[in-house]
Amino acid sequence: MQKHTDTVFSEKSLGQARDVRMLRRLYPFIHPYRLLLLVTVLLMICITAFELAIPYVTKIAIDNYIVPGHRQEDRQTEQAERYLKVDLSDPDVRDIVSAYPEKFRVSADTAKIGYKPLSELPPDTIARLRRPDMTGVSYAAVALLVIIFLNFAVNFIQVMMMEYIGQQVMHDLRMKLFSHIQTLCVRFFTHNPVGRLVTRVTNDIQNMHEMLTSVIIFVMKDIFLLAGITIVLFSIDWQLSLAAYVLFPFVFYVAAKFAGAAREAFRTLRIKIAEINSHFSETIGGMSVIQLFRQESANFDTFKRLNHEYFSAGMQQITVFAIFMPFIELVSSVVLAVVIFYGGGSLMAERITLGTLVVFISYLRMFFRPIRDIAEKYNITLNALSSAERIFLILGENDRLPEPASKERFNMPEKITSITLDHVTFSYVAEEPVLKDISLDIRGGETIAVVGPTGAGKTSLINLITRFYDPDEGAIRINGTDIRQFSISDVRSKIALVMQDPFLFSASIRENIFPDRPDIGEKEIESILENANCRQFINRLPHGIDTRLSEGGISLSSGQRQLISIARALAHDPELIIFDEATSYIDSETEQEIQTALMNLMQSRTAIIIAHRLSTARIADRIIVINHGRIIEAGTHDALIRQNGFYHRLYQLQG
Ligand code: M5T
Ligand code: MG
Repeated sequence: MQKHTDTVFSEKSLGQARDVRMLRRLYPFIHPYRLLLLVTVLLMICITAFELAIPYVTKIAIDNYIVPGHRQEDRQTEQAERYLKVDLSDPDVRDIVSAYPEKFRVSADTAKIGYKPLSELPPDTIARLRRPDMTGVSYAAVALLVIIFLNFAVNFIQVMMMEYIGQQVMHDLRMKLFSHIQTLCVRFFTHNPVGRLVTRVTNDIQNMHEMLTSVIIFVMKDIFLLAGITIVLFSIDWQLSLAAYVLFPFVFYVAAKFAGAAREAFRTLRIKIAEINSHFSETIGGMSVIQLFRQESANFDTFKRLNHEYFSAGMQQITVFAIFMPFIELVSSVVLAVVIFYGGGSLMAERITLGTLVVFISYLRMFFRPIRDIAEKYNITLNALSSAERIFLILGENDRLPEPASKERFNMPEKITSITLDHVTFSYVAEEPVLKDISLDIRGGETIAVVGPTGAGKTSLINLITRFYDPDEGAIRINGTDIRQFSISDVRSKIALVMQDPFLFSASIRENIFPDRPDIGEKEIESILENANCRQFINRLPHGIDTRLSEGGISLSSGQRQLISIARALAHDPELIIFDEATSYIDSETEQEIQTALMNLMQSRTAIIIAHRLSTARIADRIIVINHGRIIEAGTHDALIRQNGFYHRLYQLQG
């Protein structure tokens, strides 16, 4: 049941290599916000600095105040014995030093005491001696608090700004996409299912938003952080750093391998979910057919298979991640063990300070966090890149009918005096013409009926006159001018089309009939409803003309929809009426109502009526019979009956 139309937007193209360079096309959308973006990058550098500062302040607190005293220049003279240095300018300290003269070695204005003799002093004496260290530790604690608070504040501002930019860019992109889609021609929409286009405007844009706000900027942050940590670590102690970094080439190798596997798993997953989506929407669209032909269980089996494939693909993806994440966890533990082993040794040999060891451990913990996050970000990036590609494919799509340049454009005549089809040939698919060499002259005010078997090309003929398509050969002229020389909108302003299967918007009936005339008077409304034979059934609706129609107007019968569509045409007050009669069954009473409404609509206007009921055809001045895309007979009803040809046979069949 899977139908993969090979349009540019089919999900098949999902797995192909994504090119990050494509993001350049996003640049025009980011451009207006570049200054803000620059500020967020600067803020992010601040945040990185703050984050790097936190362990460093801890190191200072440990080395200078908590476990001080083993500074190198001192250690050389004191043979690695650790001691506390106190300042004799403090009278309190002087008292203690004089109370325990045997424990202190006094020089000019300082005194030193070894850690061992120090520990033998009473606790409150130690506290008095170490008061300056306490002060230092409090300063460090305050500094930490300030940094953490600033970090919080800057983080908040940065996130808000980034979100603002992201939302704005996506907002602009959505506008652009929407207005672009509106300009594309009907042919584009017959090739691209609604669901897919809706996904573009919603999901795909959301994916890109996620990447913009949570990947690009954070990847930058991660890079700053990794670089910052590396620089700080190597400048503190390059030997210990080398020991810690010895495993990194291996980590990067594994990360690259992982990226490959993740991409593959992601690709399968996307294809499977696309298949499920399309199967599901097809099921919902064709529910009545499925139920009528009792295809539920077969249809369910198809779904079951797809769902199982999706499940397997999902598990495969999970497996890839489930291996990668713990692997990184493992490596980070090994690196930590190396640092504790080597760093612990160096500490005991008094080559490094306790603060250095602590700062190494904190920085390495910080170091592995972004690497672990890469997995998640990679997924978002893949998603966003394929979304971006599809969005830009639509934006690059230029399937629209040519409009004349404003200089060469002809002004639409006030009054239509003739419509001419001049040897018109047309095909939807190359080499398969549905209209062949059609020539027809319609005078202003004339009513033409077009009849013919289903698939003859009647609706297609209308698609050309309304310029949904252009003919391959020949031309259509209004008052002798090729309609391609008018602006499309001018041509359409003269035409009202009542479609075979009229589309009504999910708005009130009033909004459907008078979309561009909000200030229309009640009197005129009444007369239009009266003329379109709508009044009776509209009055029976719960809120009358203000009743809201559900999506697509399905709460009305097809006959009622045609009546509303006729009222819409009347309100539009066009020069040319095109009426494509409903093929579906309509009871004779409604048929009568539609016909009188149609008569009212046609009054003193040019009309082309596609008639499936010959009773409708009879009201025309002239009947054109089309078969297999060619005009085979033409004339009045009586003349065609007398001719005893195709029309006569149709007439007999319909009784
Ligand atoms: C004529 C094909 C259709 C048929 C032929 C509208 C449309 C039609 N076709 C397309 O390929 N794409 C299209 O978008 O053209 O079709 P028609 O003009 O719709 O026939 P009709 O209006 O005379 O038929 P009916 O059933 O409305 O009386 O081969 O496949
Ligand atoms: Mg048709």
